[in-house]
Amino acid sequence: MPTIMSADALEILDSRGNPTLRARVMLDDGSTGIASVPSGASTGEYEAHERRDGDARRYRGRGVREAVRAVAEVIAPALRGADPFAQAAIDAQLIALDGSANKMRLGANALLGVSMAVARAAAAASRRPLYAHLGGAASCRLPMPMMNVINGGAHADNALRFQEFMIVPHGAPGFAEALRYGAETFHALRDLLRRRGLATGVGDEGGFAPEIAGAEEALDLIVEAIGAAGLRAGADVAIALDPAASGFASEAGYVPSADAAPITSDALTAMYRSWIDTYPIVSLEDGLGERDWEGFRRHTALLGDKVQIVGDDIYVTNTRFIARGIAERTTNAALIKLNQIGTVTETVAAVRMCHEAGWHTVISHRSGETEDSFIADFAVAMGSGQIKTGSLCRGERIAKYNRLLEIENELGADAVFTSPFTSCASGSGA
Ligand code: 2PG
Ligand code: MG
Repeated sequence: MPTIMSADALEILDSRGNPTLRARVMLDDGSTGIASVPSGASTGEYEAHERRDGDARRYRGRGVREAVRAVAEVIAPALRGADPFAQAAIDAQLIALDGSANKMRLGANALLGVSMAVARAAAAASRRPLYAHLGGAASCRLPMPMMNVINGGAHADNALRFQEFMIVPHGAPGFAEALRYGAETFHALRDLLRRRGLATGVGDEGGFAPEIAGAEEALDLIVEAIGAAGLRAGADVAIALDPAASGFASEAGYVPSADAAPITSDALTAMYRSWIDTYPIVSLEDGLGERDWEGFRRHTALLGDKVQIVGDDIYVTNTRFIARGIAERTTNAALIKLNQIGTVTETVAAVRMCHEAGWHTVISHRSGETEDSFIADFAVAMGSGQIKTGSLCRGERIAKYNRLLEIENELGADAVFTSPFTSCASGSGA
């Protein structure tokens, strides 16, 4: 059995031009695993700690040299000789080495980079694709993509306070066709924006960031683009939203646009309700803020039988918060991000807890990404059935889609692609 020979890391750049960490793990049989860590902008309050140098002379304080050093000086010596197939034991060792509650000592970026690189090295040593290494030979379900075609909030500089307007090609017969539906809608949307004299520059996740202020305008544009692409809004391509409401929550209430007075959770939920009745929306993530557990419970009671209600910032991929969400019926699904919690094993535990409760999961990128496609394999390994990985342009987003194309092709007739939304795509398509 191969063992870990060395581990090291490198400070690289992410898709926003900020430093991030790339880890490398080498085994004594010559196998190597390399993985890069993403970084969020609209982060949850209780996410695992992303360690930054804070040295204002470099990268505005955002350098990760200390995390890189932690890999070389603390993690590498401890892992030497370890079994790379014992992912849970390695991750437990990483957590113990860090020793803090939120991974602030060594940094969740240092821990996660190594954790993912170990998985890759073990996959290489066993000559298996990453998804089969992590999920076993039965991993064959391709995820339904949620593609973010209009960006607002913390991901763009326009006036739109709602963060993500995504298309979900759930009527497609397979992943490759789903990708085509998405790309053709994206191009139709660009034509439409151009004709209206709106900007076609893109935001952090590759979606357009036109100067529109209202969510309904964005929804109308998307429905029109789906039709212009020759597809049926609702039946072929539905809509998913991530308002990322923590971003416009204040002491006085939610302020969904610059000129609006603060409103309550229930009023905001009523607004979503009217959109759900009008547009083919199948999924709503972070419709309320991360501290609003009570509001979320009523939100899910009211909307949860119509659409998937996804919790992101409120759970931060942490089983402690997910367990509470399950007990209190806070949502009926969870967003899953490896770097919110900081190791592969803890992320797997979060996914399993959700699935055991009958919840759906959506494996997600961060707004700051790299060309690493780990989450594509991870989504297939977990049989999650959904992935959120941005728009239909920009290399760091497309890397994940292209990897899923490879996996679908490799699985051939064994590939499974089904809609998680067959029972709730009820919107009329306006
Ligand atoms: C989100 C994510 C990813 P960020 O809110 O779901 O789209 O954004 O990575 O900025 O937290
Ligand atoms: Mg989110």
